[in-house]
Amino acid sequence: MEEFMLTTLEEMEAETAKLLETGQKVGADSWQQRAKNQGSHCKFGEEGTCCRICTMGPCRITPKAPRGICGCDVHGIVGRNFLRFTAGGAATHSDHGREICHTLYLTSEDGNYKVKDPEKLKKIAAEWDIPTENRDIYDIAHEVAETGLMEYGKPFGTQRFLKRAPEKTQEIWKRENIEPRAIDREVSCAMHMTHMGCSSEPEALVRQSLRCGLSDGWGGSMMGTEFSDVMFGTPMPQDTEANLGVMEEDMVNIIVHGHDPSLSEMIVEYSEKPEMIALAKSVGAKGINIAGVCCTSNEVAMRHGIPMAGNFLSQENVVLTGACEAIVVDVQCIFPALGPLSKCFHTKFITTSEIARMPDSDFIHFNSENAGENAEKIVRMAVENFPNRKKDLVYIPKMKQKATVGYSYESIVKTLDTVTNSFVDETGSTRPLIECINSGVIRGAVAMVGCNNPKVRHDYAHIELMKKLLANDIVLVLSGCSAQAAAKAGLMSKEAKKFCGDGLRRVCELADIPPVLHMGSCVDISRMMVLVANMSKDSGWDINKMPVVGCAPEWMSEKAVSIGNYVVATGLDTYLGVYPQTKGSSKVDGLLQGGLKDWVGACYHVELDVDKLGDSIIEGIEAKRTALGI
Ligand code: MSK
Repeated sequence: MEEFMLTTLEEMEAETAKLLETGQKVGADSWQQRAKNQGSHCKFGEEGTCCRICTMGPCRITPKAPRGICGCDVHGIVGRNFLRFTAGGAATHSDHGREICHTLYLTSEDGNYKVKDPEKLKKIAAEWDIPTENRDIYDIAHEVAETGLMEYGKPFGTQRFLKRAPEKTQEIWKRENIEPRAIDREVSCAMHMTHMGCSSEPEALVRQSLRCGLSDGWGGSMMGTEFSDVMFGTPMPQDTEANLGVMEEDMVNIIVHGHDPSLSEMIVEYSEKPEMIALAKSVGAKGINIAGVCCTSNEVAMRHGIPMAGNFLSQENVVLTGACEAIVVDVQCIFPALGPLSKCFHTKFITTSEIARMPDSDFIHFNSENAGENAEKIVRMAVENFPNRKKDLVYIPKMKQKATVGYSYESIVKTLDTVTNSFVDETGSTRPLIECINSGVIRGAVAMVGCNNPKVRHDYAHIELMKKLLANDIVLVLSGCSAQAAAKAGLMSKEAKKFCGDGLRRVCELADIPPVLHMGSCVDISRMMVLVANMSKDSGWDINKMPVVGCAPEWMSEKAVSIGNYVVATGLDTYLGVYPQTKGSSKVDGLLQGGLKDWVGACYHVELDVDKLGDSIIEGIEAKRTALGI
């Protein structure tokens, strides 16, 4: 048998170079070129010291001008910018969650969307004191959805899902006055606090940043994840493939990209209809191939094994293959560059959401009511575009790797129950995992998440860190574009256990799992919150004392800051490989990278050198083990 090898970054970069050559032939632009065109970044922007909140400015802070015209100092300006950044991310994730609530509200026995996991729905209903006995499942779904929608604007109280956290964590949130109230209120409050003439005290601004982040992680994102599972199924392990080689030369290739599974689920369903496959054959294709990019890819890979073509910085590559009939997008992380790029090829760039309108696209408005009809229209459009391919421009790199994905909280618990016989638990608990950590077979866990960023060599930080942590017996749970980085390289293959230390390799063998576990998209970091909350309850260890940390080595978006804030506020130290725009204020930076420990028992750690970042994660985990006496 051939020895298992990872796909190297050099191999991926060589293939990208070939695709960029095709791009040059047709006059296409690329993110690589645009990053060069930008030159070095504005120092004021990068350090967060430019204030554009009113029209007396923009004011920029320098040694000669230490205050803006209103008198705000650098700490107030950096803090306000940081809070606005967080609010952007929290609003975005939570609005995704809101769309999912609306879709759940419109589920019906004979409609476009149905309840696929009634047990999960009933469990949530019970948590929220919604009666379930002798009720139609769709009545329950509608009441749960409506109650969820109220979480966005309720006038009193805090988020319902906070009760899932251990009591100690809830006490910390109460003590620190960061318990999130209605989701929209936290975002509005952030915008109000940062208006000209409101807050300029760094502590108050950072505190609201945590609260706003928590409204995302334990509010909007958690509802997005849970209700998606209710409608589309709770992910369970399944096999798939990853990297550009999943595109098929003799098939119609439809790429789904964005975040909301309501669109991609329907595209997958309609692409499998016999009449659509017949149509594809009638235009000379062997069939229809769906592949994903970014978090939409994570959603459909986790539930259907749909292959993953790439992550955030691969999105232009799928069009550059010349073999993409349609790239269908919904919201978030979509390059506006896809419009002009698709015009250089035969590719249809199809936008579907009023929230993400882009020039040079075909707009087909997609919503819960017209989902079936429009999914059919989109699939048909892609199929009919197949004969327009310019054959001389087609080049699909051969690289692809096997991956096993679908590790929701429920599937992790179920799978790890098989590891230690003495800890098999019928009800499913995290005790087998805790036992592995307690005994030192596994030293700890890292939740690695987040994007790509041209400031970091594409996927380098993700992959190098993963290899280093696995070799040190640290298990990885992944989501977002970090997950696709791993899958493209081969680290989600079960054979990747050969890169682990002896302890973790043994666990992977016994449980038959890959050493990095795919937990889903960026809203699914809420699954990780449920995992650590239950580990804390099952072990008696406080979350902020467990040898578990967060890491976002190539992050770029506002959503990532909102995530970072709720992960830290939940008690997990979080390691960043890209500096947040806070360097200009020693007070804000000092709070984020140290002071927060006094509030929530965790903080950020920033290190741009990937090797040193790995060392500091390992040191952090070992220090926590020592403190626990394990
Ligand atoms: S898609 S937010 S680039 S993880 Fe969720 Fe990837 Fe980051 Fe977007």
